[in-house]
Amino acid sequence: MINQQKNILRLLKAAAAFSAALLISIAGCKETPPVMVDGDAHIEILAVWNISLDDSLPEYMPLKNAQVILSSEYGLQVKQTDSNGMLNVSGLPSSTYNISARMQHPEDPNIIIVGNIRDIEIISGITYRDTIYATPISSFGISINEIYSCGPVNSIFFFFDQYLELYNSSDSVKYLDGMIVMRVSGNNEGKGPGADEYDDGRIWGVTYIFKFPGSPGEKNHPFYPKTFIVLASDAVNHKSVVSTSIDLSNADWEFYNQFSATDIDNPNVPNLINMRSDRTVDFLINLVSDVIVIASGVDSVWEDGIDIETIIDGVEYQSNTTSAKTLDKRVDRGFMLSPPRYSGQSMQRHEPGLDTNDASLDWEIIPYATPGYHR
Ligand SMILES: [Ca+2]
Ligand SMILES: [Ca+2]
Ligand SMILES: [Ca+2]
Ligand SMILES: [Ca+2]
Repeated sequence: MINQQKNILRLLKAAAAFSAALLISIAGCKETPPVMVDGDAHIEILAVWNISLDDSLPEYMPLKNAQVILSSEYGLQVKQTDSNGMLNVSGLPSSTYNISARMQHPEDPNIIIVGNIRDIEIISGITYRDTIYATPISSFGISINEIYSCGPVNSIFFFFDQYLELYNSSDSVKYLDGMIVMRVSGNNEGKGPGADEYDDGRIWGVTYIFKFPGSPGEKNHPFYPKTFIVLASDAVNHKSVVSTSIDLSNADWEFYNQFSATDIDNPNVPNLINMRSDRTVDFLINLVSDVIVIASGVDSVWEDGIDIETIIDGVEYQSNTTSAKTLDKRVDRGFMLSPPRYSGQSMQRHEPGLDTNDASLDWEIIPYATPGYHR
């Protein structure tokens, strides 16, 4: 019986080889040019993560059916590993690739497992084999999804239509009560904005800190699964000032500085209010380089740094690749490049909620702002 099965298997293999050979010979006869010159690289990637609590005795499990993102100069491809944690892709053009894998922890929905390999030279005609070693990171299920900071196309230095967009990537309702949103651009005399200045697990450099109403743990302000919320600096129709700008009068939330004499308060849009009485201007961020952090609000005492364990998400953006990375790497390991001032362009994650904690891989520039939706 076993022999018979082996024979059948051999026959099937022979048939497969024959049809492959036939296809090659047919292809050889045709005059059709190749679809993509230089596009026949193959990759075999195994994605694993260490389930052992003892680092000296690792025990690796495959990342089954994990989302894998391949990014190169040719754009982005989203793939999936199989049930053995393997990814096989053929027909790739030669380029330098970054590859990241991500999956939800099989038991704990608040943990995602992410890993990546970067700057890989993939060459047509050659099979590239590698392993991604992923690590579990805590995930609150909420991430910063878009940062629109540079202002619309205009010649009067208008940038007051800034907004942040958040996304709930989890399957459950989250609550915004007591959450804080920060601009981190101080600590320049020390290790820089968002660095753990005293190596005690807290980031330094908070210059603006605004909060949602209520306290962490309360459940008055739901954030529904797979939805976006827009936090506008001012929830008004900015087109009335600059025609190339955007209408934010329907934003979900608005930054309102109660210590300012001039800040706008749209009565139909609820407010995040300012927690620093020494700051009397609106929540505005640098057009091309800044650090934005959201946290649970369990630690809202910014004067002695914000506890990294309470940070939900943090992102750094810079105007050139040689800028120093200052945000602590436990919050995010990279930074993204920002679009030019007054270009009307925006920064968003490649996919809603795609957060491997490396902004240089996770983010892209898009040609226009997309408040409340994903391009
Ligand atoms: Ca405002
Ligand atoms: Ca308001
Ligand atoms: Ca993150
Ligand atoms: Ca958007």
